[in-house]
Amino acid sequence: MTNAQFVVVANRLPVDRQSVDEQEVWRRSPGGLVTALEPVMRATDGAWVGWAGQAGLDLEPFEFEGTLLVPVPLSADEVESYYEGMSNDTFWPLYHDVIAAPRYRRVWWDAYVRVNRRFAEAAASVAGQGATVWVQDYQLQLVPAMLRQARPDLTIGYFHHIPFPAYGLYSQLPWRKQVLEGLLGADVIGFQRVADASNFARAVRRQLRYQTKASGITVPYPDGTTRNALAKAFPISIDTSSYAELAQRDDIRARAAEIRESLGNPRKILLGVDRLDYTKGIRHRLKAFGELLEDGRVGVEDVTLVQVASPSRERVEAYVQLRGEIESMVGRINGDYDTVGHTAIRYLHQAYPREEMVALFLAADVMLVTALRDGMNLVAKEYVAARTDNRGVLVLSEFTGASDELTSSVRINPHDIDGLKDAIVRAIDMTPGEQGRRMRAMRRKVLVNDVAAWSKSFLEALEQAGRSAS
Ligand code: GDG
Repeated sequence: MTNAQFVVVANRLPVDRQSVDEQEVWRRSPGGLVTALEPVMRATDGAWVGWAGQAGLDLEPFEFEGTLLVPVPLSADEVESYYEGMSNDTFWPLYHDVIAAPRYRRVWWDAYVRVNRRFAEAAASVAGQGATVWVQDYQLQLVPAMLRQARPDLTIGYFHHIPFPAYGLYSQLPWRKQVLEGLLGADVIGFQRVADASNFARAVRRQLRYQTKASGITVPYPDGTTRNALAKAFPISIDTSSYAELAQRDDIRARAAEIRESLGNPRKILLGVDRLDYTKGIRHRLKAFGELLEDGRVGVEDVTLVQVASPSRERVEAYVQLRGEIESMVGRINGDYDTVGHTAIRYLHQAYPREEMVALFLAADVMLVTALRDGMNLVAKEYVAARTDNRGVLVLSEFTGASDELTSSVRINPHDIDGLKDAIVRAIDMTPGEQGRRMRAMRRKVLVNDVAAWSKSFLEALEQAGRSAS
């Protein structure tokens, strides 16, 4: 059909369909992946294969800002079974250490296989001879092998944005062999952390009996010959300079001051920013903060917690339940401790423009990232990027990928509520000197390892793999 030399395959296209003056228009989505790949797409003859985000919408490929977008249609049934079911109610909880119980439903799996095949076919039809294809994330784990079978001439990369669990958990999956075989269709399989790559290699050894050595995996062909696949950590990052630029804009700084003012100018503002998801440890954070108020170690005149919980996966039952639990905790804590002039927790179940997020980062003295398990956690990096004043304290769960790099954060185990409480108090009381030392060290890391460096290092590894295979 076309001849693209570089193809991204992701669950979603990099655009959102919006209604403007009663006209349907496409707008670039704000996500990090889109920003990361924009320069690569621009420089090559690029195409992007993905779902347009609405069930039943069947569109022809179209050009958007120099990239060919190839929509993959999903029926309402498939959104329910492939996306909300198998992706978000099976893989998501299983890969996040079974924080919620994964549901293993055969009809969901059947839909997952069918939809992965549709994505693979769409990619195969737009990729030119010898092209590079980069598949993104856990919704599409079978695509690499399906694509390799259809198009052995392609160089195929895959990046896994979420954790890959320890073998003892992974082995619960009824389709554990098929998923490993699917991923091993890629020449390079990228993970967030070294631990994820080694969990994957162990699963491959135990389930498939393939040999692994350092990051290399020897994958046999049916005829007895072999090829090499690379499974390695490539920690993702953010567009650091764009956050730093926003943080220096006068209007955004003024907005940060206004936020402080409207909260009654507390001495310290604590901030949490998460999709409303059970992996993010929002309940643990609220529990720790509620107990600090109860113990009298902090008071509402002095300290306010702002919690942005952006709406997410609202049709999946576990998320409906979580929202109820969080909102009743917030209601209880505020009911017990608010005064007429001051609130304990300002809870915002809303999504905001990026400018407002940066103003919140600037207003916050302490950023709380208490995830129980998180592939990377970009919010932690965004907070650091925005603090061009070298102030503020990042409290960071050791169960995030980000904690491998941001070792100068105040690291916590969110399951240890007493430890979390002590860390919050320590962060509130930290001297400006210590804040500065820690923040500078973290900023250096995030400035060098930004999202452009991430995509460059992955694509270089992929190019090398492609060269040695041909
Ligand atoms: C997955 C993995 C991995 C959130 N609320 C608003 C908003 N956000 C933005 C944040 C950040 C992004 O969404 C969330 O990224 P995270 O990394 O924190 O978490 P996931 O959504 O779970 O992402 C994760 C990531 O993929 C990348 O590989 O790091 O581990 O789970 O950028 O700022 N942005 C705006 N308004 C909001 O209300 N504008």
